[in-house]
Parts: sequence; C-alpha cells; structure tokens
Amino acid sequence: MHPIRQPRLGAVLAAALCANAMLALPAAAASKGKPTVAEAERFIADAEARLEKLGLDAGRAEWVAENFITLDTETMTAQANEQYLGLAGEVALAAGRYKDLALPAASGRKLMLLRQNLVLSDDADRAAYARLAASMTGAYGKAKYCPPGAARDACLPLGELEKILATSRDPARLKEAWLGWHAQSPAYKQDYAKYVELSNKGARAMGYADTGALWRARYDMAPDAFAADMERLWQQVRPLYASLHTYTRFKLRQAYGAAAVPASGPIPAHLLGNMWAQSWDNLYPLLKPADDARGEDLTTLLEARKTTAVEMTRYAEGFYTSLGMRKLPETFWERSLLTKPRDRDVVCHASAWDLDGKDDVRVKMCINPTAEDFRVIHHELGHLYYDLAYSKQPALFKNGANDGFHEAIGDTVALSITPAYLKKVGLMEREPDPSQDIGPLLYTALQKVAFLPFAYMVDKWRWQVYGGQVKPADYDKAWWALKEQYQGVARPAPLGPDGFDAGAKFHVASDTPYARYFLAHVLQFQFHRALCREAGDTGPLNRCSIYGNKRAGAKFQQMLEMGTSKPWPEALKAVTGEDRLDATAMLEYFAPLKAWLDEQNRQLALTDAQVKQ
Ligand code: X8Z
Ligand code: ZN
Repeated sequence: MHPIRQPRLGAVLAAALCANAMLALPAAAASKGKPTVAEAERFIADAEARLEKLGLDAGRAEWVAENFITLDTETMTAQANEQYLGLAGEVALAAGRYKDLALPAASGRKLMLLRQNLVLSDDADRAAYARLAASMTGAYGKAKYCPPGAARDACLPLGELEKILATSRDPARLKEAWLGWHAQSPAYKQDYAKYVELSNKGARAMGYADTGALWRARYDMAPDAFAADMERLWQQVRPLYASLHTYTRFKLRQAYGAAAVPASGPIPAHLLGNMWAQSWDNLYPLLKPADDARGEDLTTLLEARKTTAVEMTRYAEGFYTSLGMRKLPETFWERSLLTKPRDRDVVCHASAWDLDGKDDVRVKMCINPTAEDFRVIHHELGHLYYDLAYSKQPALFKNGANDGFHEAIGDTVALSITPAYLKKVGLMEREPDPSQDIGPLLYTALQKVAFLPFAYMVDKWRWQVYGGQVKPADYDKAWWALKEQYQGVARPAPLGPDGFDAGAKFHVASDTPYARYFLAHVLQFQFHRALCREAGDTGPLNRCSIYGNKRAGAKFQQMLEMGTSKPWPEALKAVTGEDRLDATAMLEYFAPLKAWLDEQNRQLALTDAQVKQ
C-alpha cells in the first residue's frame, strides 16, 4: 500500500494543488524562462523524495485506521492523505512545465507518472475528498446486518454473511443474508456521489475527461485503446463463460427447482455461493461431475487439522522460497494481522502493505482455514514478493508494471497449487487419478472464469458513473443492467428506492479500481504457461506446478525486480516473450473443460424439461 502511487487497495489517493507553505514546490518549479533538462531532473528527484515521505506517512496512518476503526484514526488517515494529495496535485500541475522536453527515458516515464494524478486545488475540496474516502472505507469495515428483533451482539458482520452465502442451500436464508448486507451501503450513497464529484473535479483540472479516463490512462496506452483491449479480451473468453453459465443454470435448476431458477435469462444472484456472485466455487458440491475425482476437499482437511492462520501463511511463504525467493522478514510475522480480532472492528478485506519501501511488509487479513483463504494468502504474498523485489528501484518505480501485474503474481503461484503439489506438502493424502481432470478444472473455472464478467462490469459501471452517464438516482439500475448483460445474474428482489448495491462491494466503497483483476485473470494464465515451459513442463497446463523450480522462479523474479520502470509490455515480454495481453493461455488451460461442459449442456438440455416446477 504505497500512496505514492495508485494504491492496490484503499482510498485512491490522487492529487491536489496546495497553497500550504510546508508543501511549497521545489525551487525548480518556480523557475521562469525555458525549462531545461537539468532543471527537470532536479524537479523530478525532489518531487519523488517528498512524495515518498508523505506517501509512507499516509500509508502508516491508513494501516492504523484499518486496524482500529475509530473516529480519531479515520480523522488522522484523512489528514495524512490530504497532505499527500496536496503535494501530489501540486507536483502533477508543475510537472506540465517539462512535458515537451526530450528527457532520458526513465525521467520521461517518471514525469508521466507524476502527471497521472488528481489536482484538487481547493483546500476544502481536498479535505472533503480525503475525509469521504476514509469514512467510506471505515463504514464498509464496520457494517453489520442486524436481523430484526435480534440482540445487538447477534448482528452479523460481512464474514458471517459470506459464510451463509457459501454454505447454505436454503433460498430464504440466502436471500436474507444477501439483502441484509446490501441494506448497509445506502448509508454512504450520498457520500459516494459527493466523492465522485470531487474526484472528477480533480481529474478535469489535470486535463482528463473524468476520473474513469484517468484510471484508463494508467496502462501505457490511450484511455480508449485500453477500453478496447478489455473488450477484445472479454470477447475471447465469452464463449467459455457462456458454457459455464449454462451448465451452472441447469444444475441450479436441479437443486432449487425451475421456479427459482428460470430456464433462460439471468440467474438470481443469491444462489451463486458468493455475496457478489463474483466466483462460484462454493457451488462445487452441487455442480461436480458424477465421477468426481478431485480427492479430498482442502477446506475439510484444513479445518480438521485446525490449521492456524500462521500455518496457512507459512505454506504460502514456502511456495515462494521454493522458487528461490527470500524468506519473509521477521517483522512480517510480528506486525501482520492474520486473524480477525474478537474485540474490535477492522477492515477484514485482505490486503498487502509495504510500510517503508524496503522490507516492512505486512498482510492484513482475517484468515479462516478454507481452500479459498489458502488461495488468497498466496495472492497476498504475491504482492509482498513484488514489493520486496522492486524495493531497490527509485520510489516512483516501486510499483507493478501495471496494477493488473500486481494482482496476477500471487494468483500465478496459486495456479501451481495442484493436487500433486498438495500431496507433496502433506495437505492431501491421495492424489486423484491424473486422467480425471474435469473436477479440479471445473472448480478452478468456478473461481476464475465466473469472475471475468464481474471484474469487467464493476469498472464499466464506474466508468459510466465517473463519465456522468449514470447519475446517483440510477446507480442501481445501471449496476443491474450491467450485471445482467455481462454476468447473466439478477437481483434477488426488486430494486430498492434509494439503493446502492455497488457500494456493497469493498472496492467501490474504498474506491479501488477493479479492471486490474480482470487483467490479472488473463495475465496469470499467460505467466503460468510461460513459467511452466521455462520449467520444462510441456504437459497440460492444469497439471503443471512450478513448485520448487528455481529456473521459473528466477525468470519471474527478474520481471518483479523491474517494478514499473518500463512500460508493461516489456515486463510481460521478460517472462513470456509476448507483448500483448492474450487469453489463449486461459482458453488452453480450460480446453478440456470447455468440451466437457458443452457435452453436459447438450445432455442436460434433453433432461431439463423434466426438472420439477
Ligand atoms: O481484493 C482482492 C484481494 C486483495 S487485492 C483479496 N481480490 C478481489 C476481490 O476480492 O474482489 C482478489 C480477487 C478479486
Ligand atoms: Zn490483490
């Protein structure tokens, strides 16, 4: 979490112009006359050093605020972010003076990064923006659903509601949990609308059409070209998603009846095993193939063994060290928050933090002994190993090649958590017959293929909101139009009068861009394919694990060390030899499943007519 750049999670710290003397710009910016390269270099070096300091201060304040949600910590994090915003905005504007100079490549890139920020010149606007960001993140973190008539201590936090969504098969209970959580976000709808206005003001002051355009500008290409690339990738994977969606519908009709799940049109969102219908792996027991050969269930095993949060994290660390990477520093174990505290509210949504730009890396996560959290802790450590790898880069380059890369590292590693790997580390006694891959493939598809249209629509919605096409009165209407169009899922109840369903997702409440996860889900298969080949594995991608392979590890590490010093296609090339995002690796991974799904769907269509009404 470095506010010096677009943070991975947490409020988007953008920029502002500040008249505060403390933040007065380096002498260089005040210079008159024609700018020179030497002056620009001095400006950049100075801005970089000062932004790093204020960024680290703001990161530390944010860490405390998310670990101890109180009015005071919220105020302190808002103040620290405000300071940072002031400087970042001031720098972003002043950097314009040098934009037409022929600078050495690294300096030119730094200048570009400095200019990709909001400029909130008005002190009151800047303070309001920072305060709203902190309070929405806090509100999300402490929100609870209190069932009617229940005692206060029987109110359910998100984690409990998610458990219901994951495990209950009672439609009424599922619906109650779903609606209970979605009833929390309208409380900060007004705040969000105000925040959007302020954010847009800041983006426009920097010459962007709106904040959505600013977000899309951060991919080494024009904002429109980026949107077109996302659409190209979506079209590549759409047929695979359609097959999975059709199969899921048939199976849900068998489980819940034809009246609950229509034969065509969207599937009710509360039946998909996840609060946001973003991944469907919790439905696996309902959807698994008749001759399921997935072996023991990892969740059952982790629970039975009472695997602790620290042990789960040690497994993940062990994967990275097997690739030749360092052990996590001792301070990681001393300072991370790995379990949900009993006595206070914290922001439980998993996140990875780098507090000093060197090695004070931490995770904040409420780990449970489940297969999902096993995967998520690998994801989080991916962020930290990236942070550690690029810690020798100058401050402005201490970031992922783009934000999708940051999200893809740990997921790439987690793709290597194969049954064979689990057996090797003693987490599975019996390795399923490798000739029967459909079970594990279906399970992975329910996580990762189901996720794609969700990851696409979240930012499609925000692009429309920031772009002004969708006004607050239509937030929900637009949200559900996109959910139906892309995911094929429907709200379990009619729209409320002043609802804010988008705000029930952490990344909307905390204003964290989401396109990054879409990219990551495509990229991780590209990385996996390339690293498997590097490891000399030429077999099916779903059976490859790079565990213990130092060659693959070194290749990966080489890219991680680049940080964001080069345009992302160069980083991609360093690992894969390819310079374009491409979903063929994902399609190749799931090819046997696609054929199986299509055959199942053909047969199920014949028997579906008999599903009870
Ligand atoms: O937010 C996350 C990570 C932290 S960067 C746990 N993820 C997205 C989500 O939970 O919505 C990982 C996948 C998608
Ligand atoms: Zn992440």
